[in-house]
Amino acid sequence: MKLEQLRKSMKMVLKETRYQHVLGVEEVSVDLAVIHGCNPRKAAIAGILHDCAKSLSDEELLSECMKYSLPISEGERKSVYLLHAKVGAAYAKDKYGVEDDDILNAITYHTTGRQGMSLLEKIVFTADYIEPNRKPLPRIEEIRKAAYDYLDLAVYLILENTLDYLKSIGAFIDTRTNETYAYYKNII
Ligand code: DGI
Ligand code: FE
Ligand code: FE
Repeated sequence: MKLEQLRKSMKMVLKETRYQHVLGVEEVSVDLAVIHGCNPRKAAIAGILHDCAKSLSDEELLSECMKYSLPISEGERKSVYLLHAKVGAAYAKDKYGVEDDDILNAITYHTTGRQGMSLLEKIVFTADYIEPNRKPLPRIEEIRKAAYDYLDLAVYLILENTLDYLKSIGAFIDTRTNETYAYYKNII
């Protein structure tokens, strides 16, 4: 599968602003892959495809979960947009020909993270947060710096920010997000 073809597909299915975000995540994922010794081509594919199901409505996400027999957690039932991650992985395999499990997992866990993420999973999780087209977020410079010299710390800081934000708006927090936070808090 050609990277240019995957980019073209994303340009067709996503809004322009989301497409620009995807290009940013691809670029940062490749940078982080080179720095941390991960396969840059896998990082590019995961970066390009991570939000490939982002344009689906809640109804569409739920029906795609039925179609692909994907389990839905309590957190995903309450915040259906979370499903764009696992539906995205199903699409990556089904529509875009991705067979590599590490790439598919990086897409599945890009929103909540998970305990013991692979290097590629941590790279996509982090690149999604720090890519330059995102609007400024708290402590972003500290997180960018950590991404390059201590990736687990970047993952932890992102989760801390995300949980602070979700608590401030009273959102339901998925078990997985809490578990990921506890795991990375413990290892840094
Ligand atoms: O798709 P993106 O916007 O690029 O980024 P993303 O897939 O990381 O989704 C980000 C949103 O997901 C962000 O607003 C935080 C939210 N999120 C992460 N974990 C949880 C969550 N939202 C809820 N309700 N519960 C969670 O556990
Ligand atoms: Fe996403
Ligand atoms: Fe994203």
